Amino acid sequence: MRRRFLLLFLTGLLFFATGHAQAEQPNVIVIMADDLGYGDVSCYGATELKTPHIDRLAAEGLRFTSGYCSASTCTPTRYSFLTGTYAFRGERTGIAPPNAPAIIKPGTETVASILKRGGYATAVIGKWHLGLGGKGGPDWNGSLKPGPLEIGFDTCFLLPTTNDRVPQVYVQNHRVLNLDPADPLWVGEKKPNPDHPTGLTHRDTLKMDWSHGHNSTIHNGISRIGFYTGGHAARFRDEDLADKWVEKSIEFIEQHKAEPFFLFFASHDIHVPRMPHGRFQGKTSLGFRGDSIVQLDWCVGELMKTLDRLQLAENTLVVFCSDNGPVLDDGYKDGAIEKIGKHRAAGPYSGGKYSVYEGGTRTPFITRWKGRIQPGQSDELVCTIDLAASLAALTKQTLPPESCLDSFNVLGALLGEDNAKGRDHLVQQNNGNNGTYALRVGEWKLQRYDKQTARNIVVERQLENTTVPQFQLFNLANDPAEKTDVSEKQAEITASLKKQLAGIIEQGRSRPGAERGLRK
Ligand code: NG6
Ligand code: CA
Repeated sequence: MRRRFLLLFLTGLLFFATGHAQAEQPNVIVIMADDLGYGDVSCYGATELKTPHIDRLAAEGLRFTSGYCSASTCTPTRYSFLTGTYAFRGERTGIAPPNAPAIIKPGTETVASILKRGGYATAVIGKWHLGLGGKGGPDWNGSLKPGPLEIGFDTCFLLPTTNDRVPQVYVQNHRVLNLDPADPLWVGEKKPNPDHPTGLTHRDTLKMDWSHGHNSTIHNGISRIGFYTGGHAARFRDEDLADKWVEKSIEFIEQHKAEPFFLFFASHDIHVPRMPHGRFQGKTSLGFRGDSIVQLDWCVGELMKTLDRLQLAENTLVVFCSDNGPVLDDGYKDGAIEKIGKHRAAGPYSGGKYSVYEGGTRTPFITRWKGRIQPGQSDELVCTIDLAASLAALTKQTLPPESCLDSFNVLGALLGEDNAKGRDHLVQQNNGNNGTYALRVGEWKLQRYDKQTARNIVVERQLENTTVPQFQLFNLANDPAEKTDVSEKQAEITASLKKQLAGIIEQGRSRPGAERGLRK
């Protein structure tokens, strides 16, 4: 007791001596959904299913109408979220194959390293899809290094790639969990032997058929991208992933309830193969895609319940977001297109996953910090890429100039403070570094296609490539669905946005305070 008084007294003294408030250290949980569109949850307008837990989060927090991820595919968004740098600046930042080496180099500043330095216990639980291991790729039977632990996470419990890619095993810290050395795990791009059963040779045995790609090694009745053998004791069932993420997250929260913690909860819902737990199957009229949304909502509810039970809700900033917009048929015949009915996965927007139309990157985005964030709606422009600089600001840390090159401190906007502004512009991209960009500045949106092709403009159809002009301009205020290209009519605005976008790409950074020329 006396020690506590002394501590309080000393803290008070420090406060007066420096004239500064202490750094705030709320726990931080970032819940990132996978392939969840703007219109996929009921608090963003969905009527064909209900997401009561996500809705509650929104009701108790801030619901953003201009909340974005930075890319319309998984790997680049996750790369930018963690590093605070646009993925088009990096190497190998496109959708990662099963044997991809670690994409983020050890020593890179990340959301996790920033918070770790700020005294947080840090964990990532769920889908990784940012590569593991050195140049040669993951050593599946050995030490999976580097990975999350080399860029600021104290601990990790992962699905190494994405579940439509091999292998179906968990990675705990540097190892495949439950791997029997007598049954080594092999992962490769070619059929390991002529008799190896695949989605092509054993199609009639599958419990869910594929529609394109996804016809290599079969596990749990589902054929995947890539081949693998062995590691049988380590393999999981698709149906159990969500339960496992929740179990491991509750464990982590309980262990660290007395100190500040950062949890990156990287859900695999609602990515393909959509195979929710039996208790969620058939819960919606939308097929397994809808049922997976309900499963995701359940996960959010379990995390909230845990915060309530441990009385942490008033001391925890929760951010809910998605890694890219929606897709219906992403390679499996799970009925998503046939059962869509009135549901509009991208809400009022065009495009979805793989696209730089708004549907590709504008997603549900909610912040909740009970007692601190005034519940409501915010139209400020914020992006997952801004969490690095914003959380650095929250924990009163200065970012080294050569790090987090495109992350803006929008902390005030994330917390809904009076008159606080979000970004004034945002670059969107689709995948890797292939010359497809968009730039939003206020109500204006420029699209740029160096290869002049665009994929999947209407999410309700199967993916297709369309030829498009190199530049298009849209006015989001009166044309949110980006239907009418006004680039010729608004030639001056088009020219100015083209110049601004080229400048951001060329300068190699856009964060105020990041010095130029330091990256090689
Ligand atoms: C594509 C896959 C798609 C999905 C995507 C990555 C095919 C035909 N398509 O190449 O199914 O896995 O990659 O999705 O194989 S993401 O959300 O992880 O970026
Ligand atoms: Ca995704």
